[in-house]
Amino acid sequence: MREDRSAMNSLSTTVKGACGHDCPDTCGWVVTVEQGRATALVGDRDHPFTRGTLCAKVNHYLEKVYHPERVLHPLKRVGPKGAGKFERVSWGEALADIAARWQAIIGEHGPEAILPYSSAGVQGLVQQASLDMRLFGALGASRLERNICGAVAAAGMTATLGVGSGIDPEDVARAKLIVLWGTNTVVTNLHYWPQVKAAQKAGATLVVIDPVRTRTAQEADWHIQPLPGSDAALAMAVMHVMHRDGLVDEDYVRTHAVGYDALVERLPAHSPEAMAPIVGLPVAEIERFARLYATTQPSLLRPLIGIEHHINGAMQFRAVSCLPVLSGAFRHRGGGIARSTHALHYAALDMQSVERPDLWQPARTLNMRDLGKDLCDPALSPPVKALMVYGANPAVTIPNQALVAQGLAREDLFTVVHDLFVTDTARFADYVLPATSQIEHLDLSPAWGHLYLALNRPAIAPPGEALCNTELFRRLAKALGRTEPWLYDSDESMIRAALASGHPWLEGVTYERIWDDGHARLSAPEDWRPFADGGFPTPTGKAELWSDTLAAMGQDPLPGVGAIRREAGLQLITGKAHAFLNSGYSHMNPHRKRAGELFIELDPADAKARGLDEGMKVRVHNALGEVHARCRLSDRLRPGIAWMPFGHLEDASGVRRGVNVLTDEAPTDWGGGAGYYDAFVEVELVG
Ligand SMILES: Nc1nc2c(c(=O)[nH]1)N[C@H]1C(S)=C(S)[C@@H](COP(=O)(O)OP(=O)(O)OC[C@H]3O[C@@H](n4cnc5c(=O)[nH]c(N)nc54)[C@H](O)[C@@H]3O)O[C@H]1N2
Ligand SMILES: Nc1nc2c(c(=O)[nH]1)N[C@H]1C(S)=C(S)[C@@H](COP(=O)(O)OP(=O)(O)OC[C@H]3O[C@@H](n4cnc5c(=O)[nH]c(N)nc54)[C@H](O)[C@@H]3O)O[C@H]1N2
Ligand code: SF4
Ligand SMILES: [Mo]
Repeated sequence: MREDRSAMNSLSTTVKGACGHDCPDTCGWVVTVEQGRATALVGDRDHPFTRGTLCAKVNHYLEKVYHPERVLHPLKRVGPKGAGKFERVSWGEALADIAARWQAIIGEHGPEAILPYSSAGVQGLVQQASLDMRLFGALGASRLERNICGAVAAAGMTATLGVGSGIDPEDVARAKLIVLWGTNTVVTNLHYWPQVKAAQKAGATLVVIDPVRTRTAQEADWHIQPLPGSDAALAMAVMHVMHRDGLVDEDYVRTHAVGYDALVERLPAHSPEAMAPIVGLPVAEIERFARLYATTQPSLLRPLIGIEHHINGAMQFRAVSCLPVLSGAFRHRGGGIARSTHALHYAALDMQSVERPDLWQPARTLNMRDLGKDLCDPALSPPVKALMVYGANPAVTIPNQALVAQGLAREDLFTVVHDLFVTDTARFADYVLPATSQIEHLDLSPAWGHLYLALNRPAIAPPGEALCNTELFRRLAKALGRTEPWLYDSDESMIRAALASGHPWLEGVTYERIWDDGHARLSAPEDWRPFADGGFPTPTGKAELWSDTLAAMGQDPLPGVGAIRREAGLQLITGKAHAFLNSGYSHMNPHRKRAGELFIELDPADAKARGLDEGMKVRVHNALGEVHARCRLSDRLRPGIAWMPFGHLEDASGVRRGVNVLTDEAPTDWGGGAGYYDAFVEVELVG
């Protein structure tokens, strides 16, 4: 990489880049490099969305880059699986052995016995998914359905609107009513928060809908605290009131939607009175919210992930996205729904040219959610005999952690993990391969929280023998004897090809321009109201209040409450932690200290009923397993609901296990996700 060396050779230079973490903000940053070493990394003040700040996690990014525990060389397992004992080997030896093992497995079981498992550990055009997709596609390896984050939301919204995105989140500035619906903006979408606050200061009413009084909810004008999984029921009640009180924008609905009459027939059964016991709120509060929503324009709904992690997650998104159709909010600038902008970036970029699905062999698909099950299923044919994990830490992040560990511990499973650290997944690996950090590789970074594309330039050479994802897959292709030239394309050429799609939103967005500036806004029209005049990209071209597509899938063609999961015990929500990035940073000291011991928050009444008090060490358990946690009494929950942070690697007794011991793989209604926040647990004193 030419750019590495130029940065290395000068005495002190600054290089623009962007954070590659799985986070909506995709902050712009500037790295100072002195004699080949990065000496400072700060937010890029010129970035219009992130404006010079990073976050509690990434403020100390260089400590991560130069962390003493970073994997710098290929490692080969020497101890038993899971013990985390390795010895250093050369790249040549590692690659030759991996290629030989894969070829033997292909020979015996066919290529589908290889499962590549990756997620958004590095979020970017080429490092996240490019040559890996080409290589595994060419081999005919099993494909992975990556549906634990965002896919369910997208599937639910798409059923109604034809897209999973919505309007530009920055148009929040024009909204008069903002509903943060199941998202903890202050913690998870930090750089959006000032924009929300500014709109609130300018007179907008800020409503937060969350079963937990989060830090975000505390700042709201109104915190609505429903029972988990009941958002679709709440949305149905809102639609009932809008129709009953003549508050539907009939003109918009008649012109731009299908199925309104069928929906109206369903609404009598979804009155606030009927929905109140499901939602767990007084009728008057539901009525008040419905009237506020229906009578304030522009109104903006802003969900992220909270309402998708339920078994009725897709229906929750489908029902919620019917609201701006009925209210006609899409007509108004700043009105509608704003979820992930990912699809907007990816629609503009030429993705076919990056992943080359046209060159893939046919293969089965396995869902990442089922990793434990699939690894342990004796009937799976062919069995998974080789697992290649990169940009993910499934031993911590996938439901049913104990089963995932059991699968990873299989002696006959050949596991390769490419990461910066020996993660909990890597502890089970046969080979751990050293990965680059974001300041050591080139990538184009589309964002899911805004419309700015960023170019992440490498600032330093990779330490030790670390390789970026794309280079790893080039070398694996070579070790496997593959000669197709498209398995060896350079990062720069893939980025240039993706930018050359000809899409109008990339007009003027050139490689050279983002190389210099670090970022460029997609060339969306200044006043971009995608659905002001309908034009929904659904099969009918209209917003589908009735969906034939869903009917054909055996789903309810109309919005409804969905199948809410309720079981005995406390419903456990395991949300994002301030100091961690999913499981990332949880092994690093300042972050670990800040997050503290694994804890569970309980409503005082629930604690009392179990003889528990603040500070006690408790056993949180269900049929799947148990974790130990420190008990915290909290007035931010509703009785019956418990909260634990997601991302800790060990529990309060120092045992290597976390909250996903308590979650299961029960699939969402559609969209292929997991009901992470539909876990039910009992809590008792550790005896
Ligand atoms: N600090 C930090 N930031 C992060 C991350 C991190 O790990 N740490 N992770 C990143 C990732 S990968 C993602 S996907 C985003 C996620 O961003 P968010 O969606 O904002 O995060 P979550 O914590 O998953 O859920 C948001 C809220 O939904 C609430 N919730 C749960 N169930 C329901 C429900 O049924 N109805 C309603 N209305 N609310 C519900 C939870 O109480 C929680 O407060 O955050 C990103 N940002
Ligand atoms: N209980 C519960 N479970 C959850 C959630 C929850 O809220 N509660 N949230 C879910 C959500 S929304 C998500 S997105 C998932 C996240 O699930 P994962 O994606 O598995 O989680 P991460 O911890 O972000 O793991 C990313 C890994 O990528 C590595 N990495 C970073 N950069 C690179 C690189 O350039 N190359 C390579 N090869 N590796 C790199 C990091 O070191 C890290 O180990 O977890 C899900 N699981
Ligand atoms: S993790 Fe998110 S908020 Fe933090 S620097 Fe990265 S993109 Fe910005
Ligand atoms: Mo996520």
